[in-house]
Amino acid sequence: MTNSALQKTDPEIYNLIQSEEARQEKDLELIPSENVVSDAVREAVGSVLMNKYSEGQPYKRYYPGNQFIDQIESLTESRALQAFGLADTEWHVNVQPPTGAIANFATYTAVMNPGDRMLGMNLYDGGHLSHGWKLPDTGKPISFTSRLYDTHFYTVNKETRVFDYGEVLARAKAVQPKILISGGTAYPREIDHKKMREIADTVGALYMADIAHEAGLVAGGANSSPFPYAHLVTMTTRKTLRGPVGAMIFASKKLLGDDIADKIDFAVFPGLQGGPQNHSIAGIGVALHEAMQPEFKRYAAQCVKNAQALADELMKLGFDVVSGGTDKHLVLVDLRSRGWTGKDAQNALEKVEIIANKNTVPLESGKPWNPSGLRLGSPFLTTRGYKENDFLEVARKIAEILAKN
Ligand code: DSN
Repeated sequence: MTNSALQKTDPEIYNLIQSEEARQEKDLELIPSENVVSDAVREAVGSVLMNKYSEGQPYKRYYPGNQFIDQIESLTESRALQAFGLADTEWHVNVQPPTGAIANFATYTAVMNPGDRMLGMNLYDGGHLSHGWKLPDTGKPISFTSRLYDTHFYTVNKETRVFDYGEVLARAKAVQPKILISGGTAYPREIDHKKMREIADTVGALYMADIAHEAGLVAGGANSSPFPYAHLVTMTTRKTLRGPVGAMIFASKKLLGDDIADKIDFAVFPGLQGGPQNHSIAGIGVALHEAMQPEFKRYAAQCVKNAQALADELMKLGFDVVSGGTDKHLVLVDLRSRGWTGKDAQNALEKVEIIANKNTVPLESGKPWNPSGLRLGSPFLTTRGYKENDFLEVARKIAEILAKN
């Protein structure tokens, strides 16, 4: 880091940033939602763009002086559409939400009324908090989504620990949701978006795919795209897409009508937020430009190959890998047969500088703070240049630390 202004003004923060940079260089970072952004992305995010307020949409702002911000946001929007093969189509995109949870909540408010029913993935089976999670024992809502809407969940098949679309359909018929959601943080298998749309159509619901985790794999062609099927697609811009913190909402005008564009934009601003983070939007634009280069296709494919090598080796070494492998960048391990809890395993690994997070697993018997699983991922180390053989080594190291208790 060469930012001597920071060093001079605030050596305390400067030194802590230096320490974190050194930690990221040294540790084996296996959290699947983390990645290493390029210097170009960092330069955009650290730029003067953060000095400007720009409530509104490109070329329709409440404040003057936005001529360059307008061009940056509009370029980022075009790149977002292009990166997912949607240029010159009927898809609308909003690149302003600062996080995935806010993008999801804005999307719900654009297409639903309070009290409407939602159906999403069970959190313990890989789903996400922002899909309306409620505590299973008490039904206590734990986010505004679950307070505002009537939220329900579908679960994986107990034997295979993957989604059985017949079971999802049965659940959808029972719940009759206004919106059916796929996507999550710890589901290692690809979603069949065609089947999900068919289920949504059968019960008259909208289908929303939250591809926060696999967005980069979709852009890089390593996972299948939800866009031919979904009414709505949301994603974060970090994780496999390798951009800065931020999120995007895509809506199909063909399926939802032209006014969906205004509904989504209005839900984001003024519905949920004020001035957009222009510096992040520029960083997202840079990351999308990078994601359209041939190298990114190789990166996305390598992420999957690396995660598969890790999963295969862990299984050989006796670990219970949920669903028997992965199609993506993440691997979920149920540690119960090994005699470890997720929390103890996370702590033991951190002591030897392997960073992987404790996670709930299907048929969870623990608690979110001390669940039964461990989640591992390949995006960060793949960016650092790791290949399959390196991931075999990582698996062996993990097995050494987490010897059977
Ligand atoms: N925190 C992100 C993850 O780790 O998957 C999702 O919110």
